[in-house]
Amino acid sequence: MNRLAALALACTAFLTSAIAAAQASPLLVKDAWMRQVPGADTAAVYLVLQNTGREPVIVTGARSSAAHHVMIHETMTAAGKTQMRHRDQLIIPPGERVEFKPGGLHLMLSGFTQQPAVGESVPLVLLLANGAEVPVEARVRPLSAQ
Ligand SMILES: [Cu+2]
Repeated sequence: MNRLAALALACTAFLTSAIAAAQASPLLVKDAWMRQVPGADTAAVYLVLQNTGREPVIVTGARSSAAHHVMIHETMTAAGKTQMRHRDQLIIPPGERVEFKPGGLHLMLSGFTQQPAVGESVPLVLLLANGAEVPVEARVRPLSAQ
């Protein structure tokens, strides 16, 4: 086999396994969007996660090629004070749906490698405890978006 054919075969094998991994994930991601804060180096991503499987899904974090850091945050209001708390994991029971929304859970992006523009999509990858990675495209919306 020549080198090119071997390379093509290796690529095909890789693609096939990547597709199999994506299909095997019971985690459904919907309505991912990011609120653009002009001039800021941080932004929150909101989305809906649904566990369609029979086992709990544990999200341990996320990464993005568009930002240096991504963390799971939760905004909480207690005794009239609002603060953000870091969550090191999020467990989604079988059949359950978790909504990341303004005033609650969000993925906090910081250290943009380039400023996201309204209308663009920011690529993210959700990291699961079982080693699976779930790709997400978050639509960039203006600051006024709810
Ligand atoms: Cu935050």
